[in-house]
Amino acid sequence: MRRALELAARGPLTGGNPQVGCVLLDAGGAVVAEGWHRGAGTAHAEVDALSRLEDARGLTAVVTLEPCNHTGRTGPCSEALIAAGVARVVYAVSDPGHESAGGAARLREAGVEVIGGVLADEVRAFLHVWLTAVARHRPWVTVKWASTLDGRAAAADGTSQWITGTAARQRVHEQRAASDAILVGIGTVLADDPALTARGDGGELLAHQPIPVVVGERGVPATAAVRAHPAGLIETGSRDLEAILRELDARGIRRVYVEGGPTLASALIAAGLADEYAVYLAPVLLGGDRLAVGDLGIPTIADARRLRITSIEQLGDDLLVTARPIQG
Ligand code: AOF
Ligand code: ZN
Repeated sequence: MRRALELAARGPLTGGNPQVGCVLLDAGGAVVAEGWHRGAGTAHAEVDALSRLEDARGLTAVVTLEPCNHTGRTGPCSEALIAAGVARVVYAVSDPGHESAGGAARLREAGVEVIGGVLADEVRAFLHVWLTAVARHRPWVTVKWASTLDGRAAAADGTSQWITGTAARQRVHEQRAASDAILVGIGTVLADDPALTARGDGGELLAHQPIPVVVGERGVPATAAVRAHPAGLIETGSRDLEAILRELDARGIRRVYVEGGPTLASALIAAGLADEYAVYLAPVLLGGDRLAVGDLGIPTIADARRLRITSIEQLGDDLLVTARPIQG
């Protein structure tokens, strides 16, 4: 299973489908074939592993996710394993998908020995974002901001470039590239005209470009930089965040990176829709009232949103603090 998990990690982090790995073992426990999933529309891990062998009869398939039982973009892995004559299937985590689940039951019904839950905690942690998104029918939401040490995102005149240094800004581009969509408010588009592309050190476009999603009723001007985004553009026409996230889920968007501004950030936080915070802190003071996060409707300290810091990274002179809500 540990080998299957290593193989899973070769697949793409982004996109609608999970990272899944599979190894086929002979009766002596030796690995005879390996496979992994390379993203939506391509062979599932089990089928990829089976495709490397002429004869899989009597083998054990070890797979990080319960084999699917549905015909989506590809056929059901349960049936592929049965047809290949696999004798035993060992998996880590159940498939949370409503249509795809049921593979374990189908395999048992066909006489295949099935063992679930092997290395489940490790695989669940590895797939945490995808599993959470699929179970909730909405993407995982990371709210990012860059602020001064005193929590300000801009100076009194609205200028905000550049609070953090180049290493921190480079990390933001990596985080964009590890997301399916970038959410911004129309106010941020009008004020800053961001391109919202994921770029490398030399300004070159990175291989994966998340689609920008502009939240708000007002349209994006024809001349806005984001209109030239290589992944296209989604305009929401409303501020109904739950409806917007449901719509993104339906498009197979699992990871959303929220980049502004303070009104959108506070609306998501107040609605309990922020799953993670990526806070870039610069050793700079600005004072004043241009805060990184707007009003959260918290009247008293007892109602404060409590977070757990999951990591702290130093990037040049800046810090990246990652945190998650304590409940939920
Ligand atoms: C597996 N093995 O390697 C993966 C599985 O529409 P499709 O064909 O792309 O199927 C996507 C769903 O199949 C996905 O949401 C998840 O439930 C399952 N993924 N299952 O047996 C795999 N990637
Ligand atoms: Zn499958």
